[in-house]
Amino acid sequence: MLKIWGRANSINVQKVLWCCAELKLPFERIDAGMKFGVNNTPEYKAMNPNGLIPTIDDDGFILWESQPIVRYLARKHGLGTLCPADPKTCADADRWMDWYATTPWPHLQPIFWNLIRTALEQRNMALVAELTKKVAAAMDTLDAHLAKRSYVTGETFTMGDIPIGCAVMRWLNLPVERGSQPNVEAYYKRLQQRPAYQQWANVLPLT
Ligand SMILES: N[C@@H](CCC(=O)N[C@@H](CS)C(=O)NCC(=O)O)C(=O)O
Repeated sequence: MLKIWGRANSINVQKVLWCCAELKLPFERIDAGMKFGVNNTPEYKAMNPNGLIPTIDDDGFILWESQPIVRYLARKHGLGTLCPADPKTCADADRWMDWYATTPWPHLQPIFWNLIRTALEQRNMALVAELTKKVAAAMDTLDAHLAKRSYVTGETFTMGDIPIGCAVMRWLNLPVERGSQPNVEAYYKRLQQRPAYQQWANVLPLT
């Protein structure tokens, strides 16, 4: 059975768990990271030299990096659904996965870290305010894109929605000045209709 190492409150692990649930793929999850440790052991680092989560073992095939893992599982088990069969739609899904990784997430990650994982007196609120503007600008771009479609590549849910869906959940539930992104909010509500998202990615409160 597919093995996944990683604590369930990590965004990068959530992408993989949500993807597996969409594909109705059985898996065994082993807690790793932060209070669970494991990720810094020599055994784990032999699989993933970065000492980060997630890592998967699919019948002896070891893979780390959450987005390649999502792409691999989607292509293997969801070609024509989660992984679009049409090369152009697939490139579009890939594009939005990379957009998540390069545009909102580098700014959203430190906001999340400050507000959720850092003691009140140690938070850098000036940084949070500055980065919130950058994430809001990215979310405005996404909002304009979603004005004309239900999901990032069109009317069908694909792997392209997985990282963005995880980021949108954090963005809309963090106590920050977001501005107005009604299409992003409608998208979040649409994702909440998916049992797999509710079970693995829309996990509140944020921890
Ligand atoms: N680019 C990597 C990043 C992995 C990463 O930064 N994982 C974090 C959790 S989200 C981690 O392992 N942190 C150390 C820990 O949890 O102990 C991916 O997408 O898989």
